[in-house]
Amino acid sequence: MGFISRGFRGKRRDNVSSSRVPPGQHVVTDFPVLAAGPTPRVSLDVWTFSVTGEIDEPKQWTWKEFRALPTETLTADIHCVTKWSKLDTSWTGVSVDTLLDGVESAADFATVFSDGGYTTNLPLDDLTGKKAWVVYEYDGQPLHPEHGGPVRLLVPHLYFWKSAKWVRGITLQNEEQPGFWESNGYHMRGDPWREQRYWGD
Ligand SMILES: Nc1nc2c(c(=O)[nH]1)N[C@H]1C(S)=C(S)[C@@H](COP(=O)(O)O)O[C@H]1N2
Ligand SMILES: [Mo]
Repeated sequence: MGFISRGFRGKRRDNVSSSRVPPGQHVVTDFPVLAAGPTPRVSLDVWTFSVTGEIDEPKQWTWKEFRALPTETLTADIHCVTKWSKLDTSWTGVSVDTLLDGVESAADFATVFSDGGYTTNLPLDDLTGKKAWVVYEYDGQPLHPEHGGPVRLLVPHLYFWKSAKWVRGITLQNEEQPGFWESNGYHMRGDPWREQRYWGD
């Protein structure tokens, strides 16, 4: 009896995890650090977050104003195009829906920009509808600089290169414009469940 139930639990655990891991990915328990350049440092005294571009009235928050916005804590699985996935990561931050609340814009696309010059592009639909956050805590602690602190974008349903570290704002655009990795061969959308890794996938 004990043997049978042990086997049954083992099998169930495998099924649960494979249904959560996209094709070609493997689960890691550490938290790899990936960046195209050095970790930028910005003083919170001069830090701002902006929404600009195709928008009637551009928005900007200081650090103090940003931290006064309503926050959410969420748990999500993340998937890097270099094939690691990390399950049940916990984050706290501001929903992009909150940042775009009341914004009048006909734009369908966005480019997210960061300190250090990194950019990534997303359809606005991938940033809205409870799918994206600008986060400042990981696992209950302030986000470490190497993971994007003071704040990073978190878009867990797309490959992790879309989750720009050290993010400083969102530019709304009428036309899709490739960001840093998207100009260098990465897919314009990056859905891990469709294995949209590179151009042509
Ligand atoms: N500003 C910035 N954001 C970035 C990157 C970068 O090079 N610069 N790399 C991206 C890539 S390719 C990945 S996989 C994740 C890695 O995040 P991590 O270092 O917290 O694991 O950040 C993404 N965001
Ligand atoms: Mo990545």
